[in-house]
Amino acid sequence: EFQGVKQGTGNSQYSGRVTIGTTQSGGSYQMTDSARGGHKTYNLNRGSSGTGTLFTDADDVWGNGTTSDPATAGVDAQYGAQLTWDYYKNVHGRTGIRGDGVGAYSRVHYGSNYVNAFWSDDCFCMTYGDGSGNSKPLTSIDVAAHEMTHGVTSATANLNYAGESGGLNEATSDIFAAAVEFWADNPNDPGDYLVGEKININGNGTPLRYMDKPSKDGRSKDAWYSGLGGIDVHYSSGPANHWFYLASEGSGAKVINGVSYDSPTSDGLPVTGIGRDNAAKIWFKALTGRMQSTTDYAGAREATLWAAGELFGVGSDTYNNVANAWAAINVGS
Ligand code: ASN
Ligand code: ZN
Repeated sequence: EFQGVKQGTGNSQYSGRVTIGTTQSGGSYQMTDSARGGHKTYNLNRGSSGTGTLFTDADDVWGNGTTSDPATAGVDAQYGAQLTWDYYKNVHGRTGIRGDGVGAYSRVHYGSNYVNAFWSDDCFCMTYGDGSGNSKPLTSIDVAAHEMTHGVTSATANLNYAGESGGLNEATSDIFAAAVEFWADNPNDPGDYLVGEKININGNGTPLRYMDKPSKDGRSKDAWYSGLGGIDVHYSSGPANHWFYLASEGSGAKVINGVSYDSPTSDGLPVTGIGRDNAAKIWFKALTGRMQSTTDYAGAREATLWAAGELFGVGSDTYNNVANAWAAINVGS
């Protein structure tokens, strides 16, 4: 009998043929990623509690790339968690959601016609619905990275999930969702500043959120205003998502990986981008080194300027461009 760390082949729904971490146990394989803290993916098979059953497979080739095989959603979930783990480890030096090397787990096929995905601190796990009607399983790379990042935020700044801090919590998940997707550079799902563009959640092909101009979704805000803390956290995230786009890419029209963006500024002044890798490093350092549960937009500005000063020097071009991106969403001046 053999036992050990394996690399299975997965036929995913959104990312083509991928390699996923598996474990051999006797004559079969488990969807347990021993190289990443033992992260597992379970099949809830439409249940809504417990863990259902761990995905297992006889030949370590998983899924068929469509919803006709229940293992396909498992492949996407396991792959998304793996990419997010690798991103935090390789880019930010953080091993695991809590930074302690311990894996979480994912559950797919939650409930019936469930059009959402969520992170829970209680189970230290992510859960994905299959969608309903024209919407698809919520297992794309960006959704996985968004949900897993809720775990990172809980373990670090622990931004309260209401008011302005709630918007910053949501934005942190969208920011690292985009960062992971760009970093993964999967040809089937190249990086973009859209959230949920693969899952057809609106039924008309549009994404859930737009970071270059959040108001394109009809509800999110592009800039801070005094009532921002009173709206749903998935809309008060808009200005911070917009900050991340502007800080990364700068204002104006741009095409990246075939997607057109146009990012206006609230003060009408142009912003010069510092590159998304630098913007992500600054946000991560601010999140883990300065933000707290009650941090608001003004506090997030201060936290990122502190981080930019530490990483690039106070008064450096990068520091000044970070400040300009905040001014462009009506925070500070
Ligand atoms: N998918 C949503 C999110 O991660 C679920 C929720 O609203 N808690 O924000
Ligand atoms: Zn969220």
